[in-house]
Amino acid sequence: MSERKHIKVTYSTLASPDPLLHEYFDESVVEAKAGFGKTFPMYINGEERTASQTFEKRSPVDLDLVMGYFQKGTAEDVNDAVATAKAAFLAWSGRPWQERVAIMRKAADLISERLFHMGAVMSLEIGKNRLEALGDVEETADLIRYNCDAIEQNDNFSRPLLSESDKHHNRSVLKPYGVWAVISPFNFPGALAGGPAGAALVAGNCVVLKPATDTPYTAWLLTECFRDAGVPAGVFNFVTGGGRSVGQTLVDHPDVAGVTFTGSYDVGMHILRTFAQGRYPRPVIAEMGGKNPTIISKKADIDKAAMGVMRSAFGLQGQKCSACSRVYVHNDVKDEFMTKLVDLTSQINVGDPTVKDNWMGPVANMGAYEDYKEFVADLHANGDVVFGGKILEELGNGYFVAPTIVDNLPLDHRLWKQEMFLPIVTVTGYEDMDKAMKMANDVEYGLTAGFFSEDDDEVQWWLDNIEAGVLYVNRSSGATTGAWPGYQSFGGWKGSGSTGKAAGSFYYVQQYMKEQSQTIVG
Ligand code: UN1
Repeated sequence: MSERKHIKVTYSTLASPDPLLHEYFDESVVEAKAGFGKTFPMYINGEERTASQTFEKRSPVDLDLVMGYFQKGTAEDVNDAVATAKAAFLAWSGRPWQERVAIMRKAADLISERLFHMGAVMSLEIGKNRLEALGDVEETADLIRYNCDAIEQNDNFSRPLLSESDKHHNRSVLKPYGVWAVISPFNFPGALAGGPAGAALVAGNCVVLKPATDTPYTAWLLTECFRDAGVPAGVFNFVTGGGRSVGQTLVDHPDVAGVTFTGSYDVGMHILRTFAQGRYPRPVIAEMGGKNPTIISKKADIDKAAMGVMRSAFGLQGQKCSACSRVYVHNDVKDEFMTKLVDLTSQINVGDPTVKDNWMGPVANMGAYEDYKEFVADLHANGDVVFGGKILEELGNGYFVAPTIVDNLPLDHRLWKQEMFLPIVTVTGYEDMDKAMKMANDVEYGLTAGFFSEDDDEVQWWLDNIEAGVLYVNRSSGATTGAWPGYQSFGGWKGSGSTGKAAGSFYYVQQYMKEQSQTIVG
């Protein structure tokens, strides 16, 4: 491998990337493929651990491509991981916070150094296009850095309180909880595993990470970064296997003090309920999907709106919890908007996402592929599919489907409310903006939302009334997607999130700590 220049990637620099980025990525895909087919371990107490059975990870881009074999962990592996994390907690939490920050910054730098390899693997592992895959890797590093900065800037959240007299010395401090479980999803296998794990670790907790079964490879690469950065044995542990076995054992474990889960509403609510059965309350940071609306006013710039919706509806094949899946557009501009949206969508190349010109890859797995077929059959029967609505078998042995735009779906149809997590967007016209707002808010979710209008009063009205945690106005690079740590806070309201606090912002890392008041008299 030649010496590579460091290229800083963010979602907003992806529009016009450094040309070297493409060269490096192409090389990295070849190198990554040459290493496929190995067996990967779990990582418990600083040691590699194998189970009696493994599972195969095939690429959704090409089902003949076996990327690796991963361990089918058991309850015993989870119990060992939790026990070792518990044993390591005293020493890790007792170290000066500056040492934890230094180790985690080193981990972030290793992730950035390994950007291209991790991005190439992720692209094949989950079907992310090259720019989105590189963005996800760099976002992982930036989330860790952001939380290191937060600890440093706040002196690890040790603050004086009011004192009754000269003799009173009163402080508020934050302390870590203990063993923290991170259960991460397939769609951001770097950022949504490394971000929460990094926050938990820098706050002084010990972590057991269980990634989605679709994305063990990226999570293993992340584990190597933590290990190589000097995170001590037992402080970070990595277990693989099914959600019902390994995931459930982790959630049920009485020594797990807190959990971060990102995934579906149903599983998130299940974890919240399970956790509530424990001996005392324990924190659950759950990020649980969305059904994100975009409202387009008759005073909108329709070019911006069409571009923003296209990017957010179909980026990563609609499998972002931030994806735009519903559009409410004023009747006066609906035809113009639809024409432009269809035109932009028809220019999307679907195919192997490691290839530069392909913007959409396959959907993640067989389940998503089958869901797509079921949903589009329903949409063909009940609405007007104005673009897409079919699987793309001709593209090869992967889960390729067409981006799909649906008009005239009756407003009481279930797919206006149910998260599909696929490249499908439903559009309807409206006459009255208040009614559009009402429809936009009438779902269980409240993660992200978009608005297009050139009128300041309308913008303020929308900001005042929309029920979601992440808002974007007139954003053509993504109507509802593309938050970056430090630039946008990212967290959901209602059924989208459990804490009311977001990632990548002022209130995140503190959630991994509990407050203690210390009054010393004398
Ligand atoms: C998710 O889809 O689970 O704002 C998170 C975005 C990404 C995060 C999405 N940074 O689109």
